[in-house]
Amino acid sequence: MKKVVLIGLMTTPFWVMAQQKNVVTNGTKTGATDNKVVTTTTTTTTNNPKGTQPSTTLSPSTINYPMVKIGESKYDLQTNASIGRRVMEYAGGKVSVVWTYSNENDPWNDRGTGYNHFNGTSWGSTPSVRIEGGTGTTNRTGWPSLGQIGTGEYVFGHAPVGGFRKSTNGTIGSNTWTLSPILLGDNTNQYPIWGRVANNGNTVHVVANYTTTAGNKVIKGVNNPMVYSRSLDGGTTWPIQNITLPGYDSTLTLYGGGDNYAIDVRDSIVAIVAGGVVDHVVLWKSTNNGTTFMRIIVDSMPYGTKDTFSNQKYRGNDGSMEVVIDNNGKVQLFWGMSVVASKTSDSSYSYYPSVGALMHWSEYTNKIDTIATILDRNNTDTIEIEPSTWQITTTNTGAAARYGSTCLVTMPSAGVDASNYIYVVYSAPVEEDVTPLDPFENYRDVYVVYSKDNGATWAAPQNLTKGQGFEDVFGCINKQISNKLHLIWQRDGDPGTALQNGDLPGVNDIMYAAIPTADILNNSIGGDVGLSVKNVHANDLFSVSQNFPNPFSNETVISIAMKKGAEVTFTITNMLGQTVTTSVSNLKTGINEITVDGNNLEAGVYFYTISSGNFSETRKMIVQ
Ligand SMILES: [Ca+2]
Ligand SMILES: [Ca+2]
Ligand SMILES: [Ca+2]
Ligand SMILES: [Ca+2]
Repeated sequence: MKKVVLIGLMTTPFWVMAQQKNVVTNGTKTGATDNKVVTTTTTTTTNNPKGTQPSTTLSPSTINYPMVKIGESKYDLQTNASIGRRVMEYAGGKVSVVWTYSNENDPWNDRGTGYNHFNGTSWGSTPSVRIEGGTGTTNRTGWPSLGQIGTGEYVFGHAPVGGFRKSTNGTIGSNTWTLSPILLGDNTNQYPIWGRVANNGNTVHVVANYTTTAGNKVIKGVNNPMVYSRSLDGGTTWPIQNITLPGYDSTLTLYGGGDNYAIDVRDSIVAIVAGGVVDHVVLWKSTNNGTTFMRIIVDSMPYGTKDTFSNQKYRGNDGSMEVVIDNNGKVQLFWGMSVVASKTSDSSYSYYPSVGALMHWSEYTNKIDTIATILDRNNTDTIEIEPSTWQITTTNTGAAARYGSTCLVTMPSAGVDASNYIYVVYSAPVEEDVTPLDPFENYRDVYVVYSKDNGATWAAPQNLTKGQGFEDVFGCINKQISNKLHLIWQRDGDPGTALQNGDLPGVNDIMYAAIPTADILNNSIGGDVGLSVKNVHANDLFSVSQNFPNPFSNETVISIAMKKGAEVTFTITNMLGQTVTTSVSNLKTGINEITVDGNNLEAGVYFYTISSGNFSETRKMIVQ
């Protein structure tokens, strides 16, 4: 098991603004275990993960699609990094979805696949059992991949002690499943796990991590490598089992990582992308159904095969990889950016979990670009995210919200429509939308960006879930898009997971929304969310500054620029929403200043609201 040293803030000329570098953490390379990842962390101070924002214009919020709950799970870790294929759209407006499901708390013995189906009119009821059947640990599975073969559907889930379980239903939408074990590996101690599956008819492709319950499985010098398997008969037999792809050896990487890969298949084209915090971004592409592959190193990372580097920083990836093959047979890649500061030994490296940028590469240009970052929701020109959002810990219950070894903008899921427009959804924390109790964590939402020119340029992020006060994460969409994004995601009230962050156990909702591509393409959904900045851009009466200094103990000053004189109400509320003080003033045209005396305020987080006429703006301030 590798140790990870986390660093709170980084300095690079291109990607992140300079701040402090601190924090020492022990952890694992991938964060990837089937159950709990035990890590510890010390506290950090501040962060500022602003990257290159393509467009910072926040547009008004309009949502014309319902968000519905279609399932639930008490097992709240849907992936360690990459999102798999969990949504299928079929003819007649039918949709099927899968997720990792459990109705029990730790140790989640009944874990398996949750499945629901939209028959063109309505969803089935929220399932209360896994599709694999059995009781307790019998048929215990997880990490499902969904697809269609012939008239029916398949689900591959991994079994914690040995390979995969294939479930088939024979008819799309049927909830009667036949279970068979496949790809069991060498023995019960060495087997593939964390699979990703895609098929072209009866040709089924699987990538997975070949792992062991003790020690490492080593192939070509790679510990616990990514492996590839192929079936030509719909997954019954596997002439190719658990092989490594061309050039995947110790000259490329020393360790494989669970969930650090993605796969897409279109006709006879197969594309597999792999990453990892100290690894290259590598693409394997086949044009003959996986018989032979070409390897492309998309983004290099020297730390992958070298020890004892230090005082070097490299742009890397956070292991959350995505690939989609577009209508021209070209590969489009996405991943969450990471920055690695050093690798001091084979078992220790440092990286910056507070980085937040979605990266893109395509075969058209062979260039890597930032296509989305965290939105500067309150127009301060900086990104304000609470440190607990990117820390990881199990020693401080609930006081962390990082997912595995990912960074703040992460877990892309991409699809393509008939016009060859590319859509990618991803998870990012929301400024000012924080948990009510210290240590504060930012809640996440699922966003979308799109490209109408094969990935050359990208529109501004739009917030699809708009769940203020909710953690909206693990978004997944259909790869082939007709006229809607069929989005599923997980929602609960606590950022982070019970699995990795020591959050309190409880029910997580599996949510669904059918989002018209027309709404996305005309940008009507918008980046805006929630109460506090909702009217910022509609407000042509006044603008409000962030208070300065902030945090403060004695006095702080807020500037209000008035377009014309008006009566203004000034209110301070606490984290519980209770009004602390309120006053009414007649402000004149131009700059007005309000001074707040902090001596009578207890230390903590407050919100101040300026209201006049139909307009209201709220910002956060901190009293020390
Ligand atoms: Ca900001
Ligand atoms: Ca938490
Ligand atoms: Ca949310
Ligand atoms: Ca949670």
